[in-house]
Amino acid sequence: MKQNTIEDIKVIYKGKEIKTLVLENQKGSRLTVSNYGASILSFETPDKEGKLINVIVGLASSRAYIDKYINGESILLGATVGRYAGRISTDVLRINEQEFPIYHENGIHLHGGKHGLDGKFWKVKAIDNDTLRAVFEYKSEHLEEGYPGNVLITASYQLTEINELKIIYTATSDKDTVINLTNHAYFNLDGAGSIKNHELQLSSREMLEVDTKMIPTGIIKPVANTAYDFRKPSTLNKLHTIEGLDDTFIYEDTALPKAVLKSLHSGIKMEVFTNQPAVVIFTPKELPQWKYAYHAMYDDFPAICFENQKHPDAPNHPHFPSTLLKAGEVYENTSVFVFGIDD
Ligand code: G6D
Repeated sequence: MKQNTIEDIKVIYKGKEIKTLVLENQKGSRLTVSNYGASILSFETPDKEGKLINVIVGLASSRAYIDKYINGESILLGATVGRYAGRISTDVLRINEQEFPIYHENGIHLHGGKHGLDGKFWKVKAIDNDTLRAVFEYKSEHLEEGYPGNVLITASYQLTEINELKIIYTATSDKDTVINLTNHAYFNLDGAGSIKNHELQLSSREMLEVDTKMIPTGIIKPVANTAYDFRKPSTLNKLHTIEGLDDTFIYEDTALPKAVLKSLHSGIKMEVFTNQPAVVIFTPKELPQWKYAYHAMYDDFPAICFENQKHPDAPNHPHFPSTLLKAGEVYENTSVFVFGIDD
C-alpha cells in the first residue's frame, strides 16, 4: 500500500525562493502547490482506466508563472485571488464612513488590484504528512493596494485519501476591512482539449445581472428559461451559444453538491462543496499559446473555473452578503472538490 508523501522542491528564481510541494495520497493522486501566489500548479487523479490525468491547467514550470506575472500576462492559473476577488465598481472603499482609495483601471478594481495576492511569495507555514496538508501564510500590510488593516491570511491545501481537494482560506485583521478570497483553478477533466464534452449541473436558481463593464447592477435574476439554467445536467457544448461564462451564480442552500462536473470522455466526476454563497464561473474561449504542464494542448473552451466566493462589488450593494471583516473576527472560505469516477 502506497504511503502519503510530500515532496518539497526549492528553486531560487530572480532572487526569490519558490517552494513547490507535491502531495501524493495512497491512491496515487498528486496535488502540486506553490508558495508563489499560494497556487495550485496541477492535480493528477485517475481516470476510468486508472490513468493519471492532470485536471487543473498549469504551466510547464513554476518559474514560468513569475515570468507571466512580470510581463503582465497572468491569467491567475490556480492562484489564490484577493484581497477582493472579482470586481469592485468604485475607486474607493467606504468603511465606517472612512474612504480608502483603491487601485483601479477605468474605475474598476479587479482581483485585488495591481499587485494582488496571486503575485506574492507566501511563507510556507506548515507541511503535515499525516493529513497530507500544506499551509501558506501571507501578511498583507495596512493599505496594501489601498485596503485597510494588517491582515494575516492563510491558504491551506489538503489532499485526502478519498481524493478530496480541500481549500481553506482564513483571514484576521487588526482593523475593520473587506475580504473576499477565492481560488482560480482552471479545471479540464480530460487533461487536454476542450470542456465542451463535459457535463455541468449547478445548484443555482439565480445569477447576478451585470452591466456592460461586468459590474453587478444589484439585480438578482432567475436562470429559469435561460441558457444559464444548469439545474439539470447540461453538456457544455452550449457555451458557443452564450459566448462562454464569466458570471456570478448564487448557490442554493443545500447539503447536496453545489456543482457537479463530469467528463464523458475520461469518466472523471468532480463534485463541489463550499461554505460560500456564490461562485463566479469563468470559461475562457481559449488559453494563451503557452507551454502547459505535461505538454498538454488545449482547444476552444479549454477549461472552467469555479471561483467560490461572496458576491463581486458587495461593498457597493448593501443587500449582498457582507464582505466586511471586523477587527479580530475570523474569515473562513472553505471549498472541497471531490474527485471520483462517474459510475
Ligand atoms: C477576465 O473577466 C475575467 C475574469 O473573471 C477572470 O478571472 C480573468 O479574466 C482571468 O478578467
